[in-house]
Amino acid sequence: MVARMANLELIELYPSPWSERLRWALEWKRVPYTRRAYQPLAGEEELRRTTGISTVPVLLADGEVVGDSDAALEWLEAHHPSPALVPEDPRLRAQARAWEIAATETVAPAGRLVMIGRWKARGMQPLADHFAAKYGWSPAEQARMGRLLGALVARVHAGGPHRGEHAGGTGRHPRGRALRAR
Ligand SMILES: N[C@@H](CCC(=O)N[C@@H](CS)C(=O)NCC(=O)O)C(=O)O
Repeated sequence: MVARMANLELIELYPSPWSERLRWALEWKRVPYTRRAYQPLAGEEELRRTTGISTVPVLLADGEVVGDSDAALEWLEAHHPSPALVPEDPRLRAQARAWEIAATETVAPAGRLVMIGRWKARGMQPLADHFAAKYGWSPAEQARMGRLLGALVARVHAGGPHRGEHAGGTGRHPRGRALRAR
């Protein structure tokens, strides 16, 4: 007997990387779903009341709340294991999960704090102040996160593969050299 596929609905904020990771996963697995746009500020009260979650994405399966992006990805992997999103080997799986946590819980929130500062500078109100309060923005935090992301990006560039190395070229990469020289 073929199990019936749950009807999936994704409540999402289009430009958000947390929503995007879930869309990527659903599309990678070719799982059909419908999308519902969430409106920050105006939609938050209703989202919290109906799902118990105050951020998006939220995945609903037959109307039941599956969770935020972490819980939703786990649910997706369990219910639609092929093609796999994460390696089968438990050690590699743990490594993939560690990178995932670093990206979703450290890098992306750091980027958001920098973004909130830019919104404030451009007077994008009331959203900027709402997000600032919700996500713990301050000028000092923005500066700290900006430095952290700058250092991270510089090291990723410096430590990454340089143009030509894989294709048997010279291995010289002007940007990589410039970053290493700092
Ligand atoms: N841990 C959550 C984090 C999601 C999250 O931070 N979503 C933000 C994206 S900017 C959001 O919903 N912002 C809109 C709001 O706070 O109203 C997840 O993995 O889904």
